Amino acid sequence: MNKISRLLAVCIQALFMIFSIGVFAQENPFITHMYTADPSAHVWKDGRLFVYASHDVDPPRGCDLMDKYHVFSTDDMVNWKDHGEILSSEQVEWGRPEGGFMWAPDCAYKDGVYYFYYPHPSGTDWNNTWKVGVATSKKPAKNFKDQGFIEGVGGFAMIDPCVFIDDDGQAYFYYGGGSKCEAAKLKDNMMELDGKLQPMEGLEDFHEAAWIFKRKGIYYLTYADNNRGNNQLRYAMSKNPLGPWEYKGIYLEPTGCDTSHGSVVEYKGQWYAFYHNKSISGQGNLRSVCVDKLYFNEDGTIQTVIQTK
Ligand code: FUB
Repeated sequence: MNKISRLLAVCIQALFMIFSIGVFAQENPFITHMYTADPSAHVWKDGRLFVYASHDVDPPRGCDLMDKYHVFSTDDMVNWKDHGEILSSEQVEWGRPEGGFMWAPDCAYKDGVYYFYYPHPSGTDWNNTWKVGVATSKKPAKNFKDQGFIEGVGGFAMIDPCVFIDDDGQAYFYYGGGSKCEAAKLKDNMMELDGKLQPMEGLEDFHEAAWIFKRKGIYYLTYADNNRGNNQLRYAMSKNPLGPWEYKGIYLEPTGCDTSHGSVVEYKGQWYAFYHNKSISGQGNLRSVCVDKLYFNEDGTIQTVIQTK
């Protein structure tokens, strides 16, 4: 290769990088017409990617007033559709009388039904009365109806449900807060624990926001840490969905919000990290969901996410 062709090749490569990063970067935060946080991303059988997010209410009062979950979907990671509100605290009969506190949710699909899991207090004394509600629908983004809460789950600071369904169809329930992360199998009805909750061993500095995914036969548990006022997302790996886990490190550095919360999903052959930041509002409790590409090393460990703007 002569000098000119080498220069040309470098320029083409640089243009390609600028173009691909630039196009993707324009989308962060990718929801801009309302404040959204705690994105749980899933690819459902119709081939679309859905994000179940919580909704920060403006003006905020901490995270107290959060309510009215929305669902967003895409088929190209560029154009997003807001499917509208799917559930509010007014529809939760067993919930805290004053409403609010509709925190980080998740959704799972089994045998024609979508199960929407959400943490919500049942009493005025909110942080001592957390429960995990389940709403169901035959559609991924509408007609959800509350079915009550999961018995035996909840209590002080126990929030952020995540439901993972393994390749053999077995569903697992994870959740936690205030340094405690627990999990158990779910029964086929997806609304009852099958056995006792057990502590997830091996996590370092767990705070909240548990998320599970599987890649090449290895399970990953990602979570927010206790880095004060600026949580980071950490992760651990295991050969077993219920651990014990081997702590691996930080994969998302602080985003500027007090909290951090994310999910990881593969879509059309590319892995993505979803998270939230405060770049639109400048306020830690008025957050906006973002997504960036996620890359793995040869040994399965995760490379630190480059947060695009
Ligand atoms: O958004 C409310 C709470 O803040 C979530 O449940 C936590 O994960 C944190 O993001």
